[in-house]
Amino acid sequence: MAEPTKDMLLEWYRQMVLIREFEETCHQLYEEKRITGVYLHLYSGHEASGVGSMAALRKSDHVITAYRDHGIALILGMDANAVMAEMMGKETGSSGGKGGSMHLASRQHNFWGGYAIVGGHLPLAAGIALEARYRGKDDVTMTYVGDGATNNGYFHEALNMSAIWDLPVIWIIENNGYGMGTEVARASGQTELHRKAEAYGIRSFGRVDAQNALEVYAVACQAVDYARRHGPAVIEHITYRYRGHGVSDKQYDARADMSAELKEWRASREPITILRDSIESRHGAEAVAEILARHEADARRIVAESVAFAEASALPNSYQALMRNTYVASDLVHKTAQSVGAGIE
Ligand SMILES: Cc1ncc(C[n+]2csc(CCOP(=O)(O)OP(=O)(O)O)c2C)c(N)n1
Ligand SMILES: [Mg+2]
Repeated sequence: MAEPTKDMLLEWYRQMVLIREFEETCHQLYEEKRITGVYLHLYSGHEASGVGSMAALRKSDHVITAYRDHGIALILGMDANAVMAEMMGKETGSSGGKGGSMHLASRQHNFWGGYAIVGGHLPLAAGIALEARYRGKDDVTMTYVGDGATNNGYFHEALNMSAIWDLPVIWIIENNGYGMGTEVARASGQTELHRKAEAYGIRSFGRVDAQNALEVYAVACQAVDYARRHGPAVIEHITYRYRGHGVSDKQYDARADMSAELKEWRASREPITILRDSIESRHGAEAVAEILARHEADARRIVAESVAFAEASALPNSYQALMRNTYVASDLVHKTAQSVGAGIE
């Protein structure tokens, strides 16, 4: 693994402050009912998990995740305007406003989503990796999966398939301690979650302190290199979410033990502070102060602009807009659409 350069570390800082600003703004917008819907799952607290691991990828690699997907989209360089417009269900959104918070995706960025069904994306990850193997390409598929999802069938079937077919997937288990409000130990017989993958013969790179982007990056580089050459790898990221499961869960307000735990994580394991301290100790606080401040100001500006852009955009309420990119299985719907002149792709 190459030691991360100063520019890389500054870029990670830029990504992390952008994600935090985006997520906390989404939280506020949801409280104000300017973003609506039942759920909005934020990546605040998880930033170093995504940023450190995706820094080990190259452009032609693939990424897929569950519904906690905003941070992943921003790391990949999706336009904040299009992502915010998607949150608000607008026509200018990255999925035309029809996917919403849980269904971000971008073919251009090899980002295959954004899935609401717990574990449902895991067989798809195996399929994406199979394509690379089948065509003799050495691209890998970075796959994020929650601790709770490791208990369902998709996880076990997909991991087993990846092992028997030597598929180049890096299974990253984002263990944030909870599946909704259920602690890992109450839901999983094996609490060292990476060991579940070992049971299928998958190479484990163990547990990582995923509040520290440098540690995440170091292990991700090894796992990506292994997956490119040999087959599936697993890493367990120990992380924490700063908000309830989704914004409509008020767990931290309701449970005193959880709010004390949150306070402790924020005080001692804050990923942005940990990265900032590493940058300053390596490169000198004064030498980097200006650029770090600029990244923070840029994050505020970019997110504020994205909100203005999204709010000024139209809802997808023409028939054409609704049908665009929609798979139509019903002949009746198809004929109706044709009769009103809607192009169906
Ligand atoms: C198949 C299925 N079962 C249940 C749910 C409801 N549900 C949504 S998220 C979630 C918890 C998942 O927790 P975890 O995998 O740890 O991910 P995290 O939210 O912590 O990132 C559950 C049970 C669902 N969406 N899909
Ligand atoms: Mg979880």
